[in-house]
Amino acid sequence: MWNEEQMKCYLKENLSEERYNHSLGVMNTAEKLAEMYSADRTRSRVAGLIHDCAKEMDKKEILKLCKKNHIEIDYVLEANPGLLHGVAGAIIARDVMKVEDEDILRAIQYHTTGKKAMSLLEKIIYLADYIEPSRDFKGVEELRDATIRNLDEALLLSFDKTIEVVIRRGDLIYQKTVDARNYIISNKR
Ligand code: DGI
Ligand code: FE
Ligand code: FE
Repeated sequence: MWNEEQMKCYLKENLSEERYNHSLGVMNTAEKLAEMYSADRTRSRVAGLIHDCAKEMDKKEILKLCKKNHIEIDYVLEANPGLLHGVAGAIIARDVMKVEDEDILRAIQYHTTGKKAMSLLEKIIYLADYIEPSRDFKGVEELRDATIRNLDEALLLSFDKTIEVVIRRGDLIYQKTVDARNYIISNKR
């Protein structure tokens, strides 16, 4: 696996300065959450750092890369290839950066949509992406507080928020986003 410096070098070349700084924010926030919830610090840092490595790839290139890797593309993804930047990111992490750890790869893969039955690392990366210090949207403080209290509670709030935004934009809701939300509600005590 590439070391942190090599990864940073790739990101500097392939992302805007703002997106690069966001990536560092997610790396640091993910590490803090890992300490708080006894997850693996190194895995959390790595996944946080490179989660958006494909974010600024051309949409056609993202679709091409995913199809080449036999990812099933349904009509929602076909209409919103941006939703696949996590999937494409995981492919780049594996094939270019030589990341072999499946939990890191899955955390990158699902960081935009979530999914049902997320692992601790998947939850940490999803939430770190939402609350890293440069994020500034209505309700972000509430989400930061929730993250400190309970990861699932915070996840549910974020899925609700994401779905609300998608609805307000008149966009298609992706099934995995719905699955992620339903899973948490169904499995509450
Ligand atoms: O890459 P980031 O900007 O750091 O954040 P992200 O990977 O969480 O991507 C956020 C985008 O993903 C945001 O514009 C909403 C979009 N998204 C998430 N779930 C869905 C969705 N878009 C649609 N159309 N449908 C979804 O279900
Ligand atoms: Fe992203
Ligand atoms: Fe991100």
